[in-house]
Amino acid sequence: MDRQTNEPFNSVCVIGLGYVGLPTAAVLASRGLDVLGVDIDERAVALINEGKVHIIEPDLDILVNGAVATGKLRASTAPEPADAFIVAVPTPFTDGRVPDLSFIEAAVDSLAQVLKAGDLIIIESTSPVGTTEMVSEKLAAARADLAFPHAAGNDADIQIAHSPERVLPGKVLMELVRNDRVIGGISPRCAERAVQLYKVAVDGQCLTTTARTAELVKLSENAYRDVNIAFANEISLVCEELGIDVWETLELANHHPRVNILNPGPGVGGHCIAVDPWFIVHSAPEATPLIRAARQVNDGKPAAIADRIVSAAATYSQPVIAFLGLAYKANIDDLRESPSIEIVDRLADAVTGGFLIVEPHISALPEAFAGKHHVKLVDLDTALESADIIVLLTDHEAFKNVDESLLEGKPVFDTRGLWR
Ligand code: SAJ
Repeated sequence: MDRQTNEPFNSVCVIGLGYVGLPTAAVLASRGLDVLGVDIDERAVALINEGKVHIIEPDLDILVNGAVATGKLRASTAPEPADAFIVAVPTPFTDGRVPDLSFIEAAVDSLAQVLKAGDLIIIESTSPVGTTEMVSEKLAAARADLAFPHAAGNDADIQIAHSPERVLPGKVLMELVRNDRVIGGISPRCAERAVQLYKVAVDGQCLTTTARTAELVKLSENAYRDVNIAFANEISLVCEELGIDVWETLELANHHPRVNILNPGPGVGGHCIAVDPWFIVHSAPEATPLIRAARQVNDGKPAAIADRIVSAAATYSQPVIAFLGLAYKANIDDLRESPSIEIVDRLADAVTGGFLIVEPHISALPEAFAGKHHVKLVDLDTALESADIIVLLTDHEAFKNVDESLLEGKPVFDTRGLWR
């Protein structure tokens, strides 16, 4: 193949078939590319090859089913040669809040041997600044026969770019196509080639920059949201202390033309906003007191809510507490970093009695509650009828129109303001 090809992309290998990788693979396949999705989870691979999905995301099942039926989407546990590779694996942090790049490194190792001149690699995983260059250096060490962009710039055989995913769980398919994309190349040529690939599926603008800038753009977006949620959470703590209704306060404040305070809640969950700001703090610890403080405010919210419930529970000998919602936010099944789990966990150690969990999007309780026999997964009506105390943790649609008579006379902790 011509080393500086501008040929259209025919085949793409997407490594990591989670909340970002699988929708991306399915959308590219629906636009006619031959897509191989790769994941280490054999169960997910088998399900996808049957045209099914292992995650809940609106309309994803239909798209995957169609793409598999037409033969455009396949799944496997190992990469195969392709014109482009998209890496969409998790980037968690280790105990000391140090970014854990082991999934990216493993993905890059797995594709090194199938690379050929002319290929494009895109890192979509949220990454600390410098990760995309690290990938280029790592691949250069594995493939001395190819020239990589950190050393060869625009003359490289392989193009490497960072284009952070920005999709909102629950709206992934719509946002994948409509959102603007930031595309950071290690060289300008890398960015140009990545734009060519995204244009196959993206209607939003493709904005090009350097890989390092694109990395910080993504981290800044999530840190921005975290800081703003922390502000709302801090005001909610102030309201609690002063005996003022937080929802009324925020609603009135938001009538100001230049004020738009977000919603307080039980804490910030998910695999992104609770994690990514720490990547900035890790890169520049002295420069980031605000980002760090916001993380601490949001991380402290589950304990603050648990303390209030402990006080209410103290007036009962064996209280039955209903917890509505384990998912980290509304209308999804994702339990990662969910503040609900931390709250239930804290109470399970502090309060004796029965714990009734209602989570319409799961069929079994997570591992975190294994062996805790007083914690049960039940339906909404059972929980509301049997509970002494009711705690709403996730604002799922299914909880909106509850029978209010079932709440009467009971302490109700509506952490999302759903029933105000
Ligand atoms: N939350 C509040 N109050 C609010 C908004 C959110 O307490 O007013 C809580 C939610 O309940 C949840 C957490 O914050 O526990 C995060 O939810 P979210 O909807 O703000 O964001 P995520 O984590 O689902 O997705 C974010 C998005 N980033 C931004 O909006 C800047 C998404 O666009 C990113 O693609 C995603 O992170 C990611 O993968 O990085």
